[in-house]
Amino acid sequence: MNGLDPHAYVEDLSPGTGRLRPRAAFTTDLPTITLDGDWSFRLASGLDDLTGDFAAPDFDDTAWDLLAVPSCWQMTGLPGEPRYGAPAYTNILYPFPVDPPRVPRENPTGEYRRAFDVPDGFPASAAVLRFEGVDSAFAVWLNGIRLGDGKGSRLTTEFDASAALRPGRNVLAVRVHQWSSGSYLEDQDMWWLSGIFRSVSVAARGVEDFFVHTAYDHTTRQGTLAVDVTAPTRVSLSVPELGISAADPAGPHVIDGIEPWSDERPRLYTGELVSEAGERIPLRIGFRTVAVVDGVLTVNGRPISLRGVNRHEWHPLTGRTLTEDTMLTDVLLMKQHNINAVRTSHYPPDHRFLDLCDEHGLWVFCEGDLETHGFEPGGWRRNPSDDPAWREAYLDRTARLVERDKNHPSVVVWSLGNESGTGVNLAAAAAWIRWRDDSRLIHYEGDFASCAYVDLYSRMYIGVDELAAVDRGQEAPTADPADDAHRRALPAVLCEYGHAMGTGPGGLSEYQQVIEAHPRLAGGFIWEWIDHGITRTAPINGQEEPRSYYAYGGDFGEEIHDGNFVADGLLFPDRTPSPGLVEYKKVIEPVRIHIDPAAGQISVRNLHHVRDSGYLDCRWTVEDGGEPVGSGGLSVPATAAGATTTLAWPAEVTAALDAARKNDSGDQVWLTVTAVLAADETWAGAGHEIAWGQGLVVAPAASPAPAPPAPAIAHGGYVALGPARFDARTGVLTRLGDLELDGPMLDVWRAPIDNDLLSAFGEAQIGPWLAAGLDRMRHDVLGVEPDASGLTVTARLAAAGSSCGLGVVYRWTACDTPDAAGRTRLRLDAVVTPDGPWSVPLPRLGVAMSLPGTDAEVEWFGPGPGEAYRDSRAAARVGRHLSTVSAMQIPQVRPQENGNRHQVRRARITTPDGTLLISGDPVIDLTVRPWSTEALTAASHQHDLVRDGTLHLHLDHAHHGLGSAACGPGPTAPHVLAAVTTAFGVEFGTGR
Ligand code: IPT
Repeated sequence: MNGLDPHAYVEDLSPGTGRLRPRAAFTTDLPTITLDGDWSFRLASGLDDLTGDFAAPDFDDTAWDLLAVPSCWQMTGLPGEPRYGAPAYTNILYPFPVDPPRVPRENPTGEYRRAFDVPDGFPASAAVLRFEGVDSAFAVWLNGIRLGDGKGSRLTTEFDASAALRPGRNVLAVRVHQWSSGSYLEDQDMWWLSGIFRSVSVAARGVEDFFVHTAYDHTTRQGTLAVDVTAPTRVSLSVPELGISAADPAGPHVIDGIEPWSDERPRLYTGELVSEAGERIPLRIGFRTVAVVDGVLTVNGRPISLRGVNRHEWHPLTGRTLTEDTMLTDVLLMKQHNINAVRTSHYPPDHRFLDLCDEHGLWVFCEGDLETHGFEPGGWRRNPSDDPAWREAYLDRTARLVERDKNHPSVVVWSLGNESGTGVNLAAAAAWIRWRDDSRLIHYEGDFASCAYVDLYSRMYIGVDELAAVDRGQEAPTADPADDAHRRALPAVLCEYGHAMGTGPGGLSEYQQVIEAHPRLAGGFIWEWIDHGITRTAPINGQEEPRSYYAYGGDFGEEIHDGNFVADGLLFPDRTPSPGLVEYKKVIEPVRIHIDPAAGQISVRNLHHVRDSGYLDCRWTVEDGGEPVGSGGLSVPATAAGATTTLAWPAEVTAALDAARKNDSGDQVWLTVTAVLAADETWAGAGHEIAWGQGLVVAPAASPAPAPPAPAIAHGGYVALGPARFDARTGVLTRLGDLELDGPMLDVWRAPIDNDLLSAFGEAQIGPWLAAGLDRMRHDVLGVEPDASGLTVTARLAAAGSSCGLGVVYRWTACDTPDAAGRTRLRLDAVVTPDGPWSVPLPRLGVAMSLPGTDAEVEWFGPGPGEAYRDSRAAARVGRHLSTVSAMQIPQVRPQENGNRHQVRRARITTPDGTLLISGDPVIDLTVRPWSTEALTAASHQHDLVRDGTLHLHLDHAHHGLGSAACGPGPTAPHVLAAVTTAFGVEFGTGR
């Protein structure tokens, strides 16, 4: 440290000065003064623009602004114009030159001041000043006395305030620098935001620290409790429920008949530490033992399977400052969606989040505030992880992580950090954790080759084939067979997979099948929980009216940025579940219901860690063509974790099926069994659905072609065929009954999804697609030939300059006489034949058409109610669904192809002009939107999408899968849509 430079701490490698040693976050009945609220604030442009005497108690700050603490200063002013600087997003790159530990002198610095009163009776002579999160470096003065400085943005820093604090009025001054040497360690993939973004308080000093050690022996059902206390006076422990009242908290206390803590039964025993001075500290104690047994991750003697998510702290208006309500919303949403694990990517969260995980039950991988990803583009040259000069900074962060969060039973794994290469400082951090807390496992993905200092073999974004190879111990070997042997004996986890950016992710079922089939695979964490979109309301495109939208990288004029890569969550920014989350919930359901129509059986397979299925109520429903024709309760014996119960379905089900058969509606009959919460849980009410299964129990014969066939008759400009009229020149359907239509014509383009546009590990799909001209295909009509039994239109779809094309024959038939239901039928049989060497998959293969309207009611029978695609369709259940075109649009932060209803049997689209009926043969994918694919392709934010007065319909034989290529593998082979000769049929009608 340069003694002459008062700001040397900004760039030096020291993690801070004047700080107290780290300790657990806990509550006590000693008084605390919260310093949250409005502070005086001034944003200096850099170190040359600081206010000289700002720390002086009598400094006049009346002209300064007021800023809320906690908050991120760049978020102030939003959703309008940011008032102080602006949020900036980069994924990997540092937004400043990489020259560690130096940062630009142009270093936005927030000067914060606040006066507060210390009430009579507050023990000012023994007090700490606590900052729970300040981004990124700061220095603190209390009543003009410099207490010290700190770094480590998402970690608690405490200073001894005893000498400076006084009864009555006090003045606190804090200088916060946006950039510091610490910024090199905080290159997480997220918005760069600064300020005092978590709470500040002054707390009376009593018990210094304690460490609750617990263990559970599943063979004896004994729990062990030992609390190591650091305190100036003697402290006793009481846990009345367990009959513990001990002068010596350290015991160890061995208790019989313990109910262990788990995600499914988060049993917490209430206790208390009481100091001789009278201080009381409430405890919530969970007993559990984490162990690796034969390469399997176990807790309390049983394997666990992580069905997890990576969670960043995010709110679209306040950034990384979250209320406890928002934290609770996250936990409840996770539990309600069958999620049982969370990795706190890539920093320790607000400690209250962990309290909620303890209480409601989530396995936590608690991660250090560490990422140095921006060194990777430079080949990891000068990476702090392997530079001994940074050792203290690494050990400091690690100790502050472990010390703060060590008393949470939900935390089962410490994670060193993310994407920081490898090196001696990571090894040292792991060694320190082993010394301090050997009751948990250590995770760090970056060490995946040798796994020298970790307990889990962790990978990110590998495909299902590689995952299966990992289980067999057949993943690519390293140069060192000893490393390979060591690694292959560890449990394997996917610390990130299923990149949830935009429409998707696809393929989750495939991953889950592999995970469930292999005990050594301990499961994984989807990347990631929530889109980090920022709410902005601003006038758009010269319009007067401000419109609201979610901003992403580049929207604040950043010099370098990574666009919408920041919006890759299972929740939209407002915490509405995306179709991806709905899919994940189904894919990871903890009980699987299987219906075997041939055997007349239902089986319930319990995939829980410990919980039997007795907490669920099952119900059955029989639906004929989507109409319920019978339902009732289903009594399933409580099935133990790991077991399966198979039962013959009840006589009432058989009776309902017999009645449906007799009724002979000609429709499909489905049996659905659901499992819902029988009673309220802390995280959802009775009736909340956990799992479901469906079986097709009566399948009707295919419907015959329209008969007798109507002739197609040419009249001047048009051709008439039954209820339909076609343009005689283009062969396009222009009218059906009273409905004005336009189309259908072969279409292969989709508004590229993020997984088409990006690729973290190879060539993005969009390149070959654009090279093949798939975005500019022209439909050239070659013939329109009416005959006595229908109309044949031939055409070729091809792009300028390309010798490849798709030949298409549309064969139209109709029946003049309405059917028994009064419906007239018009049928299209399309045959598509590729011409030329097609080497690229097609985005979609189907027909597009349109009809006038801005919105419509859409009813369909088939899978729903939500969006589904071929590799993301587990959550869609067959039934009759009702929606509107507006409601079927999925509000992706960056607009892209969305909203497909997969394998629809029949649909009814009702506008003020009438009703268009559509039936697949037997099924067709249906997408309807109030804007064109071209407009959707061109849009960059939701507000760019404007209704054009036309409803655009896509009836697709198939789509290319979604995959997860934006960061991970593309669609697996079965979900690649190859250009091959394809025939499909669809019927149209009008009327009810
Ligand atoms: C991986 C990062 O660990 C994570 O923070 C996030 O950036 C994610 O990717 C993508 O959204 S790193 C990836 C380039 C392998």
